[in-house]
Amino acid sequence: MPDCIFCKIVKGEIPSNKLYEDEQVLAFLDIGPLSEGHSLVIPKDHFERFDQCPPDTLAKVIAAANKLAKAVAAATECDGYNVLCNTGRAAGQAVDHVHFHIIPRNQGDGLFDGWPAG
Ligand code: DGP
Repeated sequence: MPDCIFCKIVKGEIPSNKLYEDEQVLAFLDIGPLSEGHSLVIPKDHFERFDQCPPDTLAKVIAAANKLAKAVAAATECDGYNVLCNTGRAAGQAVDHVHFHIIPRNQGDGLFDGWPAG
């Protein structure tokens, strides 16, 4: 998708701090981190929304997110983390290429005060 920021990152047209890459999945640091280690995991192929991404592709993305979450949690020594997939403008999706946030959390950080609990 020519105008998609994340497709440009996949193609190397925009620089990113890559954390993980395989044939179908890419993970990199978020440009506007909510906390140290805030990362994004995406399919390399372009799908706008979570519900448009085929289950076999999603399975690969989630498997990578699973590994990456452990590594990010270990590297940042966080107390916990959120794995989030915003879908649709109403839910906060700004980039229309499906992605999972891994957001390291620490007790009392107040990042999402009110929702979810913490
Ligand atoms: P969302 O609101 O769920 O669509 O989150 C999009 C995220 O993408 C947001 O946290 C910032 C991040 N982001 C946007 N543009 C870039 C970019 O060019 N590079 C990187 N690394 N992250 C980006």
